[in-house]
Amino acid sequence: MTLSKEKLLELYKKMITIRLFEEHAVELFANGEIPGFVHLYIGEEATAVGVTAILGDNDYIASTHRGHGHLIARGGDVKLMYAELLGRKTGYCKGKGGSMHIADMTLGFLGANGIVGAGPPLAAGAAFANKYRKDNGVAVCFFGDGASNRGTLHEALNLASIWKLPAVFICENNMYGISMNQEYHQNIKDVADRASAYGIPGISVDGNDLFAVFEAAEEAVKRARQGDGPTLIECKTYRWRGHFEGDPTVYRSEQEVETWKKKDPIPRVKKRLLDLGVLTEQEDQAVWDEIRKEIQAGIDFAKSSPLPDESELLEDVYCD
Ligand SMILES: Cc1ncc(C[n+]2csc(CCOP(=O)(O)OP(=O)(O)O)c2C)c(N)n1
Ligand SMILES: [Mg+2]
Repeated sequence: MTLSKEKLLELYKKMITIRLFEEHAVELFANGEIPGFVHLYIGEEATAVGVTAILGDNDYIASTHRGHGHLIARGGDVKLMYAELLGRKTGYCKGKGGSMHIADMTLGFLGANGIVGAGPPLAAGAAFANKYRKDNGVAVCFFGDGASNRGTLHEALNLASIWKLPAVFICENNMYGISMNQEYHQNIKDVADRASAYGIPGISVDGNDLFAVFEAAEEAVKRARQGDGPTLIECKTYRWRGHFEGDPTVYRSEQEVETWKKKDPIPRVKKRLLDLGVLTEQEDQAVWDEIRKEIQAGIDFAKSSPLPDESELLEDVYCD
């Protein structure tokens, strides 16, 4: 394990930030303050944080419709994120994109994406750019189990493989594509098995175990930077909320949800920190309190920001 104690604490804080950001998004949505759809990442925090922990400045991320966790893990600004969710002028896309269009090029964050499976070709392109520029960067692509059936993923895996692109493909297998359980939508248990069709390594890990995710990502990123090509990592995880806020979630049992809640990734990291002596129970409370304040400040910022003016509607649609 190459993670220092300080880094471990930083990762723990990021996981808590994602959890609290999303829990507050639940409330904001229920209060009718978020126009459009939101897909929440609660329960999957270890995957985004474990993967991004190994990334550096020249690296890219292609995200999904469930992208808040990816951006927070990458260092996104929760103020700008809330402002975007609430459709405010101060948001990441000036309030005109919403949850599924948040991008931050200063962080190499190529964007959330409302098109399932749109990320893999973007990541392959970004990885090609890294290779062409010889800047030692890698491109990471998050995608779901549902997206793993799209041709876009398979084309991207093939190209990345034959051109040995510095890319890492992260399948967030949360067992469902909307209401459809994985066993109905594909005839395999491990999405990682698909890697063999492209002659690249494929590995399945417990996506709720920060350390397992980190170790797999560390290895894959090392391989990519060395010029050995892409890796497919499948992180087995679960979303606690419905597919989107408002989903009546009739396709799974309460018992299933409860079973997965017992595998909450956050207390697992806390336990490691306590065991290592990096954190005490008291300090843990302080960490949660500090992040709650940060989240509240983000919401206050968003709520006090103006909506975009009608006259700005057609601005920023195209760029020169
Ligand atoms: C090309 C395309 N097809 C269908 C949809 C509708 N859709 C939105 S999310 C989703 C399921 C995605 O499942 P998965 O990839 O497993 O991601 P998860 O929501 O589980 O994170 C579908 C089919 C879409 N947005 N884009
Ligand atoms: Mg899924």
